[in-house]
Amino acid sequence: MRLVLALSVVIAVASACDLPRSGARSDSPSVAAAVQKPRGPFMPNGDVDGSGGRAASDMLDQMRYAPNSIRNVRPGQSIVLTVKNSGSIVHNVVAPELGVPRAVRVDGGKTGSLTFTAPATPGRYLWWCNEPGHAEAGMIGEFVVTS
Ligand SMILES: [Cu+2]
Repeated sequence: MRLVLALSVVIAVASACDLPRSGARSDSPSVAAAVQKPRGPFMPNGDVDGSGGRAASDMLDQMRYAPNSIRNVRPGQSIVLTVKNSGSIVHNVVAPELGVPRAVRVDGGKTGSLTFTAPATPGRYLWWCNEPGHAEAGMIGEFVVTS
């Protein structure tokens, strides 16, 4: 009896969570973007100083951005990130929390650039590749905002 009650509670909670989430997704893109996170591990492989407003990173077919940590960014600062796709498959960058809600695609051998606007709140913000399986394999970068 106890187990049955516990299961009923779990099912009720799961259903309650599903409804508002799907509603937010279709009605309010900004809410959906705020809760969007990469589905993989962040694995640091090198730093780049972003305090001058520019940074560069390579996109690799090994599912990495290198380097993948942009540091010393000031709150509200804008940073132009140049991404060179050194691989042969398509990669991209998406960063909902940094004002880049839609993926910026870069074909193999090409170079792209995008402008991030640092949030006003110091912290660590992630950007990633949303090609299927890439972020899951670790194609994730961070943007560290310090006051
Ligand atoms: Cu990728």
